[in-house]
Amino acid sequence: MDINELRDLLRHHSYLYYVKDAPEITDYEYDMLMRELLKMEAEHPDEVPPDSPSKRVGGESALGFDKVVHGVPLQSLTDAFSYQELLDFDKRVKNECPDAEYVVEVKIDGLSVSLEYTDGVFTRGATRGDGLIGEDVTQNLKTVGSIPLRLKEPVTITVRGEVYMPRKTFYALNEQREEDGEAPFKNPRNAAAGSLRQLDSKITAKRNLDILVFNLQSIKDKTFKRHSESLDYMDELGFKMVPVRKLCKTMDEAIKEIEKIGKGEYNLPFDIDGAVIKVDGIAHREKLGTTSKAPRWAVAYKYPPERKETKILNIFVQVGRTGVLTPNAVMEPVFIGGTTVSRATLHNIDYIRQKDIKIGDTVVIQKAGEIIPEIVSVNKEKRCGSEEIFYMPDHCPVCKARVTRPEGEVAVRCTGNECPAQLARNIEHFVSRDAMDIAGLGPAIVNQLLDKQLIKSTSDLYYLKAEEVIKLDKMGEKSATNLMEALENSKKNDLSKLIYALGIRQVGARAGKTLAKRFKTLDNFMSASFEQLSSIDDIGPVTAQNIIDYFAEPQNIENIGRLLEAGVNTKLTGQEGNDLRFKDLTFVLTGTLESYTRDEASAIIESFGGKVSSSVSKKTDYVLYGEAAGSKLDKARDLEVKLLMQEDFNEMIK
Ligand code: 0OX
Repeated sequence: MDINELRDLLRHHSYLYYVKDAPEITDYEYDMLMRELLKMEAEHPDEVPPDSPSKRVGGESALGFDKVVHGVPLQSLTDAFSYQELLDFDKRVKNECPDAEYVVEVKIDGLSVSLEYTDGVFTRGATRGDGLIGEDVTQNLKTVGSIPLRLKEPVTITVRGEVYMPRKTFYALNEQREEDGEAPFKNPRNAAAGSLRQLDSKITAKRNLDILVFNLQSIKDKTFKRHSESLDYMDELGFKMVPVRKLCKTMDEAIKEIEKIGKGEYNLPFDIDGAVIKVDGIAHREKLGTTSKAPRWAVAYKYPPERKETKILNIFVQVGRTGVLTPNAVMEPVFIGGTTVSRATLHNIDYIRQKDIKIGDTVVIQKAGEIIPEIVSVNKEKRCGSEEIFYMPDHCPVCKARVTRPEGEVAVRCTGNECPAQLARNIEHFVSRDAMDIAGLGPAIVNQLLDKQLIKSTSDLYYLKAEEVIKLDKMGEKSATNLMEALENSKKNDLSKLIYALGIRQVGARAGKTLAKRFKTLDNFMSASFEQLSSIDDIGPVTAQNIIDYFAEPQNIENIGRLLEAGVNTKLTGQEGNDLRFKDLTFVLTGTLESYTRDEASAIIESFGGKVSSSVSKKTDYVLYGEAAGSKLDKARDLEVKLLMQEDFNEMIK
């Protein structure tokens, strides 16, 4: 069959599958045909037409990574949720191979990768992808210290392992992210995935990922009789091997091992999502064979999510960034899913009522792969009558202002204008990079400044004294000097940043720029009429009204007055400068950039005289893309628009 016939065949089966809902071949057969096509196309990559069925493959592929067709597929596992299912599996195995033995391994909750070595040298590493095609993440994997770059023997071998983030590293990373005002990762797995799929391997390097190897995919000039032997051999070659791998003669023995793992007796420093039971003999494996997706010689046992009972000691209310009040439970500390927890979110009052949760109740909590546990149910048998019904407060617990519950919403909001909780959020916004860009004011410092009443508004930041700052916790002399300097420098910011920093509802960084260009001075902007504002492109009537309302508030005017007094610049500085190297060039941005937000990148382009457009056309000069770029990138490729990665862009703006 030639390549075009193969494409037609794949199109035909794809049509039957997706359109007609009546496939005539199995998924596996389809995958095999696709693999064949990808192999053929890899020989002449320039001749692949844009409508080749292969263009659909790897829709999940992150941008910037080449595709890798796995020589031996990275198979998945069939799950078992009870010991009975394990016994059934055992029966099927023993039917064909009465003398089979098992290896029980922990199932590491990370990301599967393949590592290829030629003559003992690490040549390529790829993610699992869909098992047949993954992504080339060699550069990133090279930053994982436990992956040997050279083996102890010059063998040509491909192994499979799991890249993961140790629990301790995960907690430290999240702490840092919160400190820096970034969203924390939900669990170590997500953190590992996010770290491995970075386009900039310097970021991966900082994340301290680790690997554990558990399978021999292929090897040249060598064979093994047993999986366990191959594991020992990989160990000798220098790989970091899966730490729990026990040879068990019977399923009974295997189940005992599974129980031991489940009880946490190995004190593993990483999360697991089950145990894997594998037939050890290679000849047995061959006899048992493989279904379309998973081998018949292995099964993954999934532990039920761990549940524990604990007592709700109290319920307190937290005021979030938007003034929403969220009830949280304080519980007697319990050890669950590898960590000790004493808090659970109760979401809102409706949730509390639905589950009939009272203060003093004994509750069953469950932790399923996330940091914060969930309350499954109340153990009502343990009620003694002294439990208390919880009511949402009618005043904000922080500023005592009245709270409202807008009709049709479950959320209850604080209405206070000077609520310290909301003030904290305002300050965070004011100092953020796109706004006044004042480094060194993470939440820990901001909270101290608020607690000590050193600041009551954003303008107060400019009246801080070095002697006060230096006394704060976690603040050394050097950081205090840096902070004072950052504050001073921020006074020179362009008007556009100041407008954004004010935090007017719906006035984002882009609108800040538009408004600064249109009005040139803060004075002009403040006295603009609704008509003037709403006649500007990009400024709708709602935003225009928000601006009017903002300046109608005496408190805001007072704050602005103090900003002016402190010497904050209120004019369009034309910081955009005279370097017009991007004059007449149109850029389109897509995906998440590593070092800049989109607004920052746009500002840079515009400052060099370039234009930023939202859609790709033949007139586009460059598409600057980041991670998880979408259809704009495909379109740019079709139109042969020049593509820029972050690094290329950095070079251009040097
Ligand atoms: C793990 C893990 C994953 C090899 C053949 C089928 C599945 N996450 O720790 N997969 C496998 O086995 C593969 N073993 C493991 N230990």
